[in-house]
Amino acid sequence: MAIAREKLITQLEQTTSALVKLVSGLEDNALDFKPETDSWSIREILAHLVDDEMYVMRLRLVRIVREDLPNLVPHDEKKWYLHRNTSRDKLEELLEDFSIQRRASLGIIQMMRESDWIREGIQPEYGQFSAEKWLEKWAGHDVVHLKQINQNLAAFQK
Ligand code: NI
Repeated sequence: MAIAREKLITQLEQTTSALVKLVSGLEDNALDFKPETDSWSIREILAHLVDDEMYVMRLRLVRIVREDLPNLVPHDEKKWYLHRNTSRDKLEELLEDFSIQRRASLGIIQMMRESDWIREGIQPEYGQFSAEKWLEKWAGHDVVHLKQINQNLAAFQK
């Protein structure tokens, strides 16, 4: 179990540099390109990663560690999208913010004890799950969006 966890943590550590490598130097037309009218642009994906890191991913982990079986509220992405704060939407700001937020998350993750990893929370969509399971979802979420950025770039370059 611990080896799998180490692997997931390493994965989380590598996401910032993977993002930098993928999007550095992109012009606005590439950043704002949408493969489909209802899909997210790369800029929006980056903003989603920053906001999720602060308000969903780390927040849920912290609540699982600090509260007894917390009720975790589902995250409404449509609502987030409609009301999202676009005040730090420049590429450098998004990358810097992600880097800072990810480091803050890793700071907490690296301090977790065995007794913390088995603590649980409840979320209506996923049911009851442990901090360890949440780490798995977190790393998987990074993978999904890195892939999505790659797909956007490929569609833009066509
Ligand atoms: Ni997402």
